[in-house]
Amino acid sequence: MIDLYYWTTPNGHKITLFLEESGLDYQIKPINISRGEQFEPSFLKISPNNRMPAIVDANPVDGGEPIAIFESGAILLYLADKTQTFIPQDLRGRNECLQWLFWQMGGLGPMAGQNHHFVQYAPEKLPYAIERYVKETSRLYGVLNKHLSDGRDFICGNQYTIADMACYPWVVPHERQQQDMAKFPALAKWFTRIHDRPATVKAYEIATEINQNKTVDEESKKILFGQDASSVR
Ligand SMILES: N[C@@H](CCC(=O)N[C@@H](CS)C(=O)NCC(=O)O)C(=O)O
Repeated sequence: MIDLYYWTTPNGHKITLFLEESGLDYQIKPINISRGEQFEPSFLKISPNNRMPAIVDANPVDGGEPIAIFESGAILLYLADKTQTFIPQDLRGRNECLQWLFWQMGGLGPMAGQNHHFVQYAPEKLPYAIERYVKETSRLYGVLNKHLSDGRDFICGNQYTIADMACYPWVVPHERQQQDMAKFPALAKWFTRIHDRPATVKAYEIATEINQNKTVDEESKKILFGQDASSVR
């Protein structure tokens, strides 16, 4: 059994996408980040960065003690290696998959995250910051669109992998990110292909069951956007 420490955000969806595809046994432990549950000492032992997602796998393949993992990219890789699914098993395919996984973790995720922050949540509308992150999001969409333009169905060719699962939830909010999907035709087709998978539908249904209230209120903003080193002492 895998315990998934989860809230209904793009980084959380990455892991429900995998778990729903794989059929692994799991249970969700909601961590309501808008109410500060990510600072509970018991959660920080699992995820010292006070961020979800995180998992605890009670049955690791080495047969040892339960293992705790934080960082969504590390979790996807762990689950793919555990099940030997959703990651190519040959050297070149695996490396292509890891490059795009790391591209998402270091590029698309953080840049689209800042886009969300300055476009939607910042108390002041700062044109320089908005333009910087909307343009960088557009550049990254362009990179992925170009990669997908050679007729491949998924990032690693015809196999649906953890690279797709990492990227997809960050393209779901394309409208809020001020991106026009009509400008990215190969990306738009890839998006629909993943959107229509039964496991994707289920993952997003689970999100709606767990959290009907998607609004970020003033209390949440204080918790999420006021952190500094004193928050983690
Ligand atoms: N690099 C981390 C980022 C995780 C992350 O930023 N999670 C956010 C929600 S998407 C979170 O838990 N925020 C809680 C907070 O800001 O205190 C990962 O990919 O797992």
